[in-house]
Amino acid sequence: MPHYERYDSTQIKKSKEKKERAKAKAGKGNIEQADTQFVIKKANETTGIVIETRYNEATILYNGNLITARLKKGINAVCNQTVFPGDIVVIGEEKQGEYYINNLIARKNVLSRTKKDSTRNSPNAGNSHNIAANIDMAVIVVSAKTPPLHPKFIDRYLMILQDNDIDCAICLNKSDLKTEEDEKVLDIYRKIKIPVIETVAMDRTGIEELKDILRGKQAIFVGHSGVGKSSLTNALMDTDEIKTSHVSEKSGKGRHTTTSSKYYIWDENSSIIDTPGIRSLDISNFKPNEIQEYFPEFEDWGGRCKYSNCLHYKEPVEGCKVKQAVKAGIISRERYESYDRILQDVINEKSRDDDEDR
Ligand SMILES: Nc1nc2c(ncn2[C@@H]2O[C@H](COP(=O)(O)OP(=O)(O)O)[C@@H](O)[C@H]2O)c(=O)[nH]1
Ligand SMILES: [Mg+2]
Ligand SMILES: [Zn+2]
Repeated sequence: MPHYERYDSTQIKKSKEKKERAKAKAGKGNIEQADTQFVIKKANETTGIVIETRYNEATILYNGNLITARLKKGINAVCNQTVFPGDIVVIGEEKQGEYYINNLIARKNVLSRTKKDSTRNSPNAGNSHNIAANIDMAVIVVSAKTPPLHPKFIDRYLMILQDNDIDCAICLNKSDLKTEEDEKVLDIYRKIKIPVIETVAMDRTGIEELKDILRGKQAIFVGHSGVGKSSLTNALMDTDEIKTSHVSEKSGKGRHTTTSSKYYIWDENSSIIDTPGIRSLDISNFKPNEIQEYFPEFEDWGGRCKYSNCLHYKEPVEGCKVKQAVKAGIISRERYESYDRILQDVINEKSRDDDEDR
């Protein structure tokens, strides 16, 4: 049995510093920058849940109705850079048919994407980094064949999600097109104890299983455009109303029809946030030596490298037990390659930041 079977990936050991960082980020959001009077309060009967946001207003589920609300007067901020689907907000008294968002309830967590990855269609491209708030579980949706399965992309997501203390699962959609190669990739994650579900959105294969792990949670679908996130949302909702995208035969990638994230309630206390294609996620917060904390299968080996601060990166293989374990086939090469690429990106990002500081 491979040694990493013993690890439970949901139990990532995180540095205290990192935990505090995630907490600070979740609690604050952009609210404090927007207005110091926009104080974080406790949930009560005047609260609603943010379904969808636009430049200057948001759709809120409030006392069982969908209402449109703006940020309270005096807050000089863009609505969809201030509140996000899944946020709980305090709604003020209705005035001449208008509703205002007066406050925001402290967030459990917030998921953000990288600065460079601004959605083309979004009016605040390049500015807003947050996607959704208060997420209990994120499902990384990948697909077989169109577009093909990429472990590197999954690993990046796992890192971000685990850093935000968000439980994750992987859903291989279009499993009707699954290859042996795909099966091998999925096995990597089954071994590190990430729940893996296989679905065919169109004929509802695997949908009940998906429902079982999502029930009672506020969940989010993340993943590339064209993998079937909206089709799966339709399957959960038992409708076909949500627009799905047409996958271009040339690129194998979907054309964006979902341009902003949207919150759907598919059962009692069970909701799903459908998101547009997210190409990459913000990893600029990570320090190079923290990356390995998200690769629990390295742990047994990493401690025995020649140098105690070994990054298992440019260090020669003779002194690096992790590299040796990869060579011996004990640690998955795909996972190591992901690690190597993520580390490279973090190091490059850091040196760019240093340049800007000067
Ligand atoms: N073969 C196959 N195609 C699917 C499946 N699910 C979705 N698709 C197709 O994949 C394309 C993209 O789906 P969509 O839900 O819009 O993806 P999204 O961009 O992730 O929301 C559409 O043409 C769907 O009809 C599936 O399970 N099997
Ligand atoms: Mg979509
Ligand atoms: Zn090493």
